[in-house]
Amino acid sequence: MGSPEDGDQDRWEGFRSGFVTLLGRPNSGKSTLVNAMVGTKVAIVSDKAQTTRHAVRGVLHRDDTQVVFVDTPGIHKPRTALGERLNATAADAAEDVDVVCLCIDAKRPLGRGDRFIAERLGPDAIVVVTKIDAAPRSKVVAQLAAAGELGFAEYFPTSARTGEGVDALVNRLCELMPPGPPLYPAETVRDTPEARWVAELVREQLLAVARDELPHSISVAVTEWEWPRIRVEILVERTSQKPMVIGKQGSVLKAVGTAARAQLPPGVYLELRVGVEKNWQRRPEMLDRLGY
Ligand SMILES: Nc1nc2c(ncn2[C@@H]2O[C@H](COP(=O)(O)OP(=O)(O)OP(=O)(O)O)[C@@H](O)[C@H]2O)c(=O)[nH]1
Ligand SMILES: [Mg+2]
Repeated sequence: MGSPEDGDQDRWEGFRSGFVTLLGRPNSGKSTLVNAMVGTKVAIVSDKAQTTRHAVRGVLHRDDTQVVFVDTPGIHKPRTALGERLNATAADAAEDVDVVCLCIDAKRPLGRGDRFIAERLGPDAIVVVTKIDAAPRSKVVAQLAAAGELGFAEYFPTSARTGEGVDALVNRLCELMPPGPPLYPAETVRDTPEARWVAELVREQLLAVARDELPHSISVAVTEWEWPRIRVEILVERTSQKPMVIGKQGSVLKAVGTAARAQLPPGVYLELRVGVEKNWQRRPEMLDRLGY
């Protein structure tokens, strides 16, 4: 008679599971693509660079396969201690995973930033040319040709916006997963702790309205959680940035709170506070405290 472990192994006979990390320059569409592949919002998105600040896991469940996507901060030339940590977070997330996808924006010329990342990847990485809906066909073809010079084995043109090419990529990634049992329970689509998720939804709304240097200066954290009342602290780096986040008579803050709350269970009350933490991006001890 077999042990319970054997029984469990039988149960997952033929099942596949593994990790896929997405890397790329800031704003290359990694988070949007992960959301499209998982089929649910698991990561926040914005048109500003360096939106993602943590490795975010999103889980795709199929009858015979589970893929854990790891979304990462965009790799860039760092100008602050925060920037260095974001790059390190991305590099760490590419270690010991089954597949690495290098995301390249179809709209932007393939540049030094893309090559810098490509040079650090093994030959099995998959190149994903993103946002193909936003570029003319000729440009997409040229981008695929340019990406071909990087010397990887597989290339996938995709649009997370229209869905074009996304299934083909997902199907291939599923094939590449090694045999193994599910890594997450069937109901889990993301592993972001709830407090951080609330903070991220608030930060996403702030990024949508912030301009210039402000997006980089914003950090958001939940400081009190007494369901359904959640206190959220928004930090900026200079006193002069406070009014931009608050708006005339609190109009910006109010709109941000409303839009974030709409994505949370009914009845939640968000209490938004704005504080100043001078140059937090450049202070390692503050980065530790803020969880970067
Ligand atoms: N037209 C079009 N725009 C896209 C597509 N995917 C992403 N975008 C836009 O590109 C911008 C950046 O998308 P993100 O998914 O936040 O990019 P990212 O690579 O995660 O960026 P970081 O987290 O900053 O590294 C956003 O404005 C998206 O709406 C796409 O398939 N088509
Ligand atoms: Mg992102």
